[in-house]
Amino acid sequence: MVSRSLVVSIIAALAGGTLLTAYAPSLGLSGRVTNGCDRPAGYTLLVADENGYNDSMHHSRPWPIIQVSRGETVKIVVCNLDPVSPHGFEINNYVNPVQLTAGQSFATTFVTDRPGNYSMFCSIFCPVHQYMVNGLLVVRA
Ligand SMILES: [Cu+2]
Repeated sequence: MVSRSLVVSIIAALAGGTLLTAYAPSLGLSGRVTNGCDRPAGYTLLVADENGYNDSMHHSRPWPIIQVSRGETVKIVVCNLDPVSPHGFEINNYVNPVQLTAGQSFATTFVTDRPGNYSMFCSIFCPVHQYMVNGLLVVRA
């Protein structure tokens, strides 16, 4: 009896893992890194440079803030316009960590399936890191 329920648990875990993997791309957990900074129509632009994200060094926190409704498609392009330093990007639950060298950009699209406040931040240590860990994605119910 014990071993049977253990087997069922393992199968359920495997099935869950498979579903998550299959579903991940539509959640926007990945994106595209390219050289240069190009903002396609409809994309929210986040500029990473020596002033943080969208000049976050000179804003009160949280900054930047992106507000959407549940079920909306979010399109973000992050441009690292810092002439020297790499910067990272990540949004809890929605975007996996990515690293951009100077001059690179990252475009991602995802659907906001879960309401809540999600931290948006630089995923690597950089010279202005303290100003790049206070971004917020607000998904209204
Ligand atoms: Cu950083």
